[in-house]
Amino acid sequence: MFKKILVANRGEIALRIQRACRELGIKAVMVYSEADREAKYVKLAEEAVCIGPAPSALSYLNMPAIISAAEVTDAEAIHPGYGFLSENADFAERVEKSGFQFIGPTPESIRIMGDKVSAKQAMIKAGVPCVPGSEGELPDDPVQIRRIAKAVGYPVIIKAAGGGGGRGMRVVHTEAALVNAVAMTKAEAGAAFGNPAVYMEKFLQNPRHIEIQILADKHKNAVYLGERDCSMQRRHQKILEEAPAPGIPRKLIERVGERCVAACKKIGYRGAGTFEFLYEDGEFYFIEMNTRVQVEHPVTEMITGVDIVKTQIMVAAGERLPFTQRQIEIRGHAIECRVNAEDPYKFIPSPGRVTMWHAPGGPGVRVDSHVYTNYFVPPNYDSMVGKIIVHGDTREQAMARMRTALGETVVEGINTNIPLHRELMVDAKFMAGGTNIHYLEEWLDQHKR
Ligand code: MV4
Repeated sequence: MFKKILVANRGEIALRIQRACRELGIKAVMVYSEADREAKYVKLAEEAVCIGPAPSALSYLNMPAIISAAEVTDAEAIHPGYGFLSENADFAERVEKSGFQFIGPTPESIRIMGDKVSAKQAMIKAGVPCVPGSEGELPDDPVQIRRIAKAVGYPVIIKAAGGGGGRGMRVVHTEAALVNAVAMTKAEAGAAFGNPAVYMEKFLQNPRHIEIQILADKHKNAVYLGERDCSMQRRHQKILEEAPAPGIPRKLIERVGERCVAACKKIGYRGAGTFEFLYEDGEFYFIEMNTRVQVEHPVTEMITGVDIVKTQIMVAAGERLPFTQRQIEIRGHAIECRVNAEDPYKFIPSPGRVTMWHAPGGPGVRVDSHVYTNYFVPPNYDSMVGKIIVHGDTREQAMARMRTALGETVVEGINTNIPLHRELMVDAKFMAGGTNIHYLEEWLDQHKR
């Protein structure tokens, strides 16, 4: 096992990784920008290195600064967290070339999944169900493009191979709009991602966003840890997640989960991974794979009892997964509310001094946050300041616990989206379960104030 790990991230996930290290008896070296000097996990750390000024490009995205920090502190491995460099294959490669273990999959795996065309091709080959569409990259010939769209059936969606997470996509409803839409998406993709390749899919009108979590080791073992429902989102930002996904037959999840595991074994995947699916009319359609730890991993941890971050570290060190698929049991229901420093209905960021922070507690309540009373939320990074996670025997109990937890939470000095979460937890459609990816935006339209 490693003796020392460098944590190349900030905020709640930096603290989460530090906690996993402590539990494993590993020293955690924290890196921080000048804006994060006062962060709790920096104060708590046995070692911390300033890697640059506030802007991410000069600190958390600064590869040489991060690798130098690992060198001067004698760390053996680097955990990238989420966002920043976590899915940057070149970073993973530079980390390994410098003699450190990257806590995540191989650079090759990251590269394959970063290119959405090669990711989809790998999944089709491995037997994971995908959205019907073009076989790989779209050709330039307008005649062929029209022929493919006709076969797929309108509406179609044009997606950039280098995109993902909602960037570089265009929906096309008619043949008349097709060729121009492809040209526009290609031009934007070339400028934004340095890769003009695009592909086509059937556009699903009202899907849910369901993802399956997997863990794999370096010895060809892999397991799936059930699914999460991440449909509650606005502009591709998830605001709450839950597990299991309400109303989806267990048998179906098991079938798809087994396909994900088979795919991992086939491509030699290792570490934690998330298979993103659209779910519509009882069918799963793979769209993308994330090769990092996710913000919403706690809901899976709560229903399985598996510590995903700890397991990431163990498998990176070469250990075998400490459980088999048969030992993974889904118990109860978990919900996570992301607490963002923003206006709850206008979504304008609200950084600044937190004059009062009181976290909720009680049975089945977990809070992952680096915030404390008098902490200053810097304006330089994303607005998430913490996560409230609850677990209950049933979805009803989990919702009741979340209402109680949200009722106890006090945050003063900045605006947060807690009022929005309080409203959603008593919303009849949310309470019924199974709302789709458009629900929150429609709800916000109807609740304009
Ligand atoms: C789609 C889709 C409908 N049909 N693909 C958006 C994020 C990226 N990961 C994929 N996205 C979508 N792909 C097909 N064939 C609708 C979306 C989509 C979406 C997906 C998941 C969560 C929220 C979303 C919001 C808008 C559109």
